[in-house]
Amino acid sequence: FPKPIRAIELVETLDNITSRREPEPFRILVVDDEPEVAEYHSLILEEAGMTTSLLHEPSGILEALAEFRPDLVLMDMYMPQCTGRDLSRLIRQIPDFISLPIVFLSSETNKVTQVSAMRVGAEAFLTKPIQPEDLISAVAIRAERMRTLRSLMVRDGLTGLFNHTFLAQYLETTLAAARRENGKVCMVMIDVDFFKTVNDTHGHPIGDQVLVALARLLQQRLRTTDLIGRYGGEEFAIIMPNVSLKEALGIINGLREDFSRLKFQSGDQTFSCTFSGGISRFPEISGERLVDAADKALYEAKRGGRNRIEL
Ligand code: GH3
Ligand code: MG
Ligand code: MG
Ligand code: MG
Repeated sequence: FPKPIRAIELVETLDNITSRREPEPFRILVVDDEPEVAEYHSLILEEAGMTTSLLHEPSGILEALAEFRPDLVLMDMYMPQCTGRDLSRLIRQIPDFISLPIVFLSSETNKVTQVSAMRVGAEAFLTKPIQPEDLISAVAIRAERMRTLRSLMVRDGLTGLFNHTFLAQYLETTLAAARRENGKVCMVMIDVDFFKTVNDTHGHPIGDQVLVALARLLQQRLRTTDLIGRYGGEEFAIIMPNVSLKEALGIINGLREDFSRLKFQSGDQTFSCTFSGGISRFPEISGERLVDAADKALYEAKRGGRNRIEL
């Protein structure tokens, strides 16, 4: 028998997996109607290792936010079409961007005007001209905080996998890209078999260990392009772009076998667990019905005796 997996080892491994990845550069959206000014500030931030996107026309703000997904917006105050203040107010009305840091950078030195701009939800008001190191630190500190907040918001506390909310968002984005580029998307739903019995027999903490072990297995074996999330209690979802149904089935079946071989320790007993799965694929199934179809296939797998994957 292989050595049983301990909860502590699992958690450490999860930490290693997540911290081994290179941190991505901060993404800063620079909004300024004057191209040279925007470029100058962008250059300073890029030289400090950040990624920037420039926006000269305020009307493009919603698209820029949706596509570039910035960690912070560096906002000019006075632009011909509308003010930075109007733009901030607009951004704050969108639930996805409620906590996105907005930093004004303007030649406006009037404190009253500055405060009124901050009232619409900006984080800080910097004045032009600014020392490069002041701009870098003001931006980096706030972008970093946004990153931390975002990672807390999108992860599941027990397993460290992405949570339901993030899964749903990511699926939307992936499907939108697939529609544009003729891409394929496999949706996999996994559900642990007789998990209630595991809890009833061995207790909730041991049940938790099983879930963490499954999460770890999925994270270790899947490609970095596959997104793994905890869909609900003992249900996991995997979004796999650009694979055939046959390939996805092969991969998930391999994982199913590996999982069924894990031994868990409960007092002086060892036990093992299995999962069932369902797979559907876009474009054969429409985006709207993709999760439903995977769920139906999962139901078939359960009905067929569990510890199996259905299409
Ligand atoms: P089936 O094979 O049909 O899926 O049976 P099942 O027992 O797995 O299904 P059921 O949906 O009846 O039970 C799921 C159980 O998962 C019930 C719930 O208490 C448990 N559960 C949900 N979230 C957690 C969790 O975070 N930790 C633990 N230990 N148990 C959880
Ligand atoms: Mg201006
Ligand atoms: Mg279930
Ligand atoms: Mg279950």
